Amino acid sequence: MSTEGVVLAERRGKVLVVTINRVSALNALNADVLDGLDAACGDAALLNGAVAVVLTGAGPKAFVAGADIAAMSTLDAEGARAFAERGQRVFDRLAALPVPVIAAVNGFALGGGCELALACDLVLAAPNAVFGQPEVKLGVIPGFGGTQRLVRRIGAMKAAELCFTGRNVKADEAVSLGLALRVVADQPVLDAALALAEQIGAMGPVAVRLCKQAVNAATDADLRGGLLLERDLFALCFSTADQKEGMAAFLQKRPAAFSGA
Ligand code: CO8
Repeated sequence: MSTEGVVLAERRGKVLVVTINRVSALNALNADVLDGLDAACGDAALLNGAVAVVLTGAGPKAFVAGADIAAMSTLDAEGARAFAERGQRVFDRLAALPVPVIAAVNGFALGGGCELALACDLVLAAPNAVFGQPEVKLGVIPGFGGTQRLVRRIGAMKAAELCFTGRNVKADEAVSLGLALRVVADQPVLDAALALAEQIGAMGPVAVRLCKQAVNAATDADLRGGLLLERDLFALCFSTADQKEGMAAFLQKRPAAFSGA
């Protein structure tokens, strides 16, 4: 467990909570933060038996206010390519984790912060959440996957408008655009994310993993390829103990006790 540094990672029961902890810079993504995120995603001991990952930002103001502008300001084109490549690799790794990743967005999620939320499967927004791709205001474009994942998540025209104007989007509008699942007003957004993680954790673990694989493939594959994958993963479920237990429990009118096998 890392409880110090710019990225904190700790298990809370069966949920891995990862917190970006660079409050003085509103959790902006520099090389150390990317390294910390990468390490958390690759920590087999932390992930072992986890049913979900919850990602959030430390402090009251920000999830992540973007890539670190001070660090980027002196880059040349080659350095910018390397930085974008590094960020994309880390975000890809996060997106490809076998369990659902839930973003608990507690404030600004701008630029690289919005892109980080886009790399998560589910996004919950606190009432003070603010999303946006303000890169054009800095004379650059999104570089950590924003142009690609935003289009896939909210559609090309809405993504284009956000990227072209760089305007900020508050929590309610983020939900109506499809950038966030819902606004959490009755409790801290982290608590709601943990509750959602636990709800998912009560389901058949193999089935949840395969669902994630199939849903993610839908954004990459053409429909025919996606349907073929879904068919094969559906069939694969029938070689698991979870499928037998889940269906037997339904028929016997009792809760399922999944083993994850
Ligand atoms: N990078 C570095 N430092 C930051 C960042 C950032 N993205 N955001 C905030 N900070 C720092 C501020 O400089 C300030 O530091 P200090 O106290 O030392 O002056 C501290 O955090 C607090 O910020 P503010 O005083 O500005 O707080 P406000 O509440 O007044 O404003 C805002 C909050 C509106 C979020 C404001 O800080 C802001 O506009 N931040 C920048 C947002 C932004 O433009 N983000 C996008 C950056 S570009 C990007 O993410 C590209 C990703 C792809 C990279 C590809 C690689 C090549």
